[in-house]
Amino acid sequence: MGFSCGLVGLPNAGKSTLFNALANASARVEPYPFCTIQANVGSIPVPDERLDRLAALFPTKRKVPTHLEFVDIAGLVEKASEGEGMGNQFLSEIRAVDAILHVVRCFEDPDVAHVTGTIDPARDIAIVETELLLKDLETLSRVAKRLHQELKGTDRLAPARAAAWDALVERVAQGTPVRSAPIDHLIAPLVLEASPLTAKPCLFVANVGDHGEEGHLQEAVRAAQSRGADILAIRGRLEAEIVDAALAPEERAVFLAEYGLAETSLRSLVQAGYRLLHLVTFFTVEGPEVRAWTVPQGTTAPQAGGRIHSDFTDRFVLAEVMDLPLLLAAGSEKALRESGKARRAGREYVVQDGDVVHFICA
Ligand SMILES: Nc1nc2c(ncn2[C@@H]2O[C@H](COP(=O)(O)OP(=O)(O)O)[C@@H](O)[C@H]2O)c(=O)[nH]1
Ligand SMILES: [Mg+2]
Repeated sequence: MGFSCGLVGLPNAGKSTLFNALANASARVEPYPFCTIQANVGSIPVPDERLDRLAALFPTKRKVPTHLEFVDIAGLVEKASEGEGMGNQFLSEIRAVDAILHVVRCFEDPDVAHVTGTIDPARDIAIVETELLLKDLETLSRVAKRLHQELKGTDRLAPARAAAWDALVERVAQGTPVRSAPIDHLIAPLVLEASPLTAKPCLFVANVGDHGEEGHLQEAVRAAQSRGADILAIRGRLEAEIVDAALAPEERAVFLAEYGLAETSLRSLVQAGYRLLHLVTFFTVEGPEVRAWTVPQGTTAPQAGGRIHSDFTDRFVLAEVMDLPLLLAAGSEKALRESGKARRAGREYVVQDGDVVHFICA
């Protein structure tokens, strides 16, 4: 199972165009092709030279890169949280992904209708965000009810927990995404369990069209920045056309140069997305495989284990953690252990980018 990114945005923002361009581009030019899992779900491997170097220590083992999964999530419209359009269906699709790529229309094209009539990236972003926030408010309020009932019980922490939760609900009601709200440690596990949509890492993708509509792009950039989020500009249809035309490399270069581009942005979307979503890679050497895995920054060792086997989280006892450069320098796991540089990490340990982890479970 890869790390999944949901393409979210208003109709005609360019989600499917981007999805198809990613799928086709990779099928044509990448050594590891994009693999379509369902009509709207595809998976793409993330090349990582650290994995190559680690795998070189284990010549008999198979090297398995980490994958990013892309999900083209259709149907988000204004009032969707109240059941408008495809209503709640898309919300459950968003709930299932690990991160959100919020596609924003910045291209002008009289032939492509806009749901609200005009190109206005800041407004469009607000519409989508409001739907997600409203849904979260519903989810969080349900938990609030439960926490208030617990006040009648004997748990001494119940009042503090309910108060912290109420403060979070208040923030969300005022329009703060959960990822930007301060989370009291008392409620952190409950937030994780509730899995609010606006807690997921989010990267904005500005679809700027063939001529790089500057004004709209600047507006989208400001809207993203005001939310403390990153934004990446792509030219959706141009990318799709380049892919569809299946140009020879030199023809492609000429074509790109005409638009002032050095390379297509699809490859960089995967790489930049990885960085901007604040994802980290950890590695495992288990059974016949040397493998890379993707988790968000801040993931604890038991949660990271849960990506490998869902029951690893509960059965987690401890992790043995090796620093990749140290392991490479030592030349083998045995040598690193003998030098005393393999660490033991408990439930609270936060997995770091580049860790090589052995999970020890009950
Ligand atoms: N002019 C122009 N049209 C685009 C661009 N990206 C997508 N489109 C067109 O916009 C329409 C909607 O795109 P689509 O990807 O289906 O949007 P979705 O509803 O978000 O999936 C299609 O007709 C696309 O060809 C672009 O960069 N420039
Ligand atoms: Mg679509």
